[in-house]
Amino acid sequence: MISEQQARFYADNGYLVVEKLFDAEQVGAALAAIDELLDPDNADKAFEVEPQDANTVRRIWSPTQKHDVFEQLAAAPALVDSVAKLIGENVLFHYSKLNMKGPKVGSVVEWHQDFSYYPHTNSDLVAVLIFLDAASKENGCLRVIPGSHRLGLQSHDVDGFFRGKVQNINEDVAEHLEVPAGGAVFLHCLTLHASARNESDLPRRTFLPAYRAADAFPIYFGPHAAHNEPGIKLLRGEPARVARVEAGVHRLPIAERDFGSLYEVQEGSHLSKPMEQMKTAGYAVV
Ligand SMILES: O=C(O)CCC(=O)C(=O)O
Repeated sequence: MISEQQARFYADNGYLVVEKLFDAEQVGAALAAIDELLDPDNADKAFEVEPQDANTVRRIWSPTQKHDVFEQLAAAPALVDSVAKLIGENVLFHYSKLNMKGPKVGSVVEWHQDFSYYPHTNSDLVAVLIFLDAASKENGCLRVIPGSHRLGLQSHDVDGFFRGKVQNINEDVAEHLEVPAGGAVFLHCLTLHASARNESDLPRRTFLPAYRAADAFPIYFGPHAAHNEPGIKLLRGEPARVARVEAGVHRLPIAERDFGSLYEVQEGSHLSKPMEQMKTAGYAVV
């Protein structure tokens, strides 16, 4: 479990690196589970490939719903204890994904705040990036702007429509978070973050379960919130009988056309992709 000092660091900076969360055996089991999910005989093809290389998967959707190993990791007491320390005792599992960041291709993730994709009544939402390979500058480790969770929700629009990215970031103040395999980054939903293309020969596979306080409710059922909600699960504490509301005005993620993923809306590739084609390709179009 994370210490008081670590919890204070998170409160001040909007992120926390934990160098050892899972051991080599747990990481090995997660990597073996990924191989099973990617097996060509596996009927569930709900993943997304790199635009430049159709043989390289960049995103596997909802791994907790597809493999026991990920369901168990997301509910592991060491992880949920730490999450509870950051967002309170009533912890809802929110959604999960695997970002695969393959060697020499792994897509850029542009600067953004997760909250822009799924605004809620309050901001006690945390995503945990669990690194299954060591993350370095070369393979596109996470970058964050410390303290940016205090800035409020920034515009993620381009030309009046949601494009899931913030422009004109001062990257001089960004931190690179290099983390060993089995380590994790706890990320506040308003912290500005990004990652570069993977320039190395090594993958940077990352499991991302995300959690929220039980009294945080989505305020807009656009593609992401609507996609997440069916999988939510109370892992700790009591279901909410009230919605806790932080005062403020939030931009809603209203895109020019529906999109399947963060990558697509940031790249703008959804703008030329008819919905039917996306559905046929197995994208989570809702
Ligand atoms: O995988 C990364 O480097 C960042 C992921 C991220 O920000 C996301 O998927 O929302």
